[in-house]
Amino acid sequence: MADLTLTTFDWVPEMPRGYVRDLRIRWALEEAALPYRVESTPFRPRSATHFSHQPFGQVPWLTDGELSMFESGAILLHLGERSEALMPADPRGRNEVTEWLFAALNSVEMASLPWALFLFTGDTSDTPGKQQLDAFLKIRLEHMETILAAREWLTSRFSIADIAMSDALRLVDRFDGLTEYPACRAYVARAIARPAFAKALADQMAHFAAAD
Ligand SMILES: N[C@@H](CCC(=O)N[C@@H](CS)C(=O)NCC(=O)O)C(=O)O
Repeated sequence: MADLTLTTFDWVPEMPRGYVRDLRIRWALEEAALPYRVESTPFRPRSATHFSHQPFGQVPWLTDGELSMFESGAILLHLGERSEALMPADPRGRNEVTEWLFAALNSVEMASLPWALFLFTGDTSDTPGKQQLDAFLKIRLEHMETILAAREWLTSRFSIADIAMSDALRLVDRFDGLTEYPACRAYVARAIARPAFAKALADQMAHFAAAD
């Protein structure tokens, strides 16, 4: 039996399907060809056991033998340490991947997620608050556009940093936020063309559909 167990919700509404963060972990596991099982935790109600694994009552979490971990970035790093398909073992390569993983989560997604959550509400008003969200994201995308115009992946080869970054940008693309950023769009297209992404996405969609 696999010693890696990924836990996600048993069901979520239509809107977030395909974007729930267990996808990042499935994707990494598929890239590395690591055997794993997927378990479900109820979307509602959230149990004490759930909070014991994920203190915010969110998903995903991963157990590796006796070890249980939450936060998709921390899980990606853990898997990166288990497989060179996800992160090089040499200190310089590992450092670059770690930098870009944090950049994806803490510089790009920090701007993209509030922007996307606002659009999720369906509010189309052009308020100062919305303008601020637009401007914050624009600055990040402009820098990413220059960076991605010059390289295939964030570091010398595909890594966990690309999983996090392309997934953050994929959500922006869902709301047509990359139309003025062709290099960012091409990067997302390259990432999601990978067979491991296709498998992860199909598995997540099937997982939630099975609970409908
Ligand atoms: N920073 C966390 C965020 C996890 C997160 O936002 N999970 C969402 C699903 S993608 C969730 O559980 N949402 C339900 C909730 O917040 O109650 C991570 O990257 O793992």
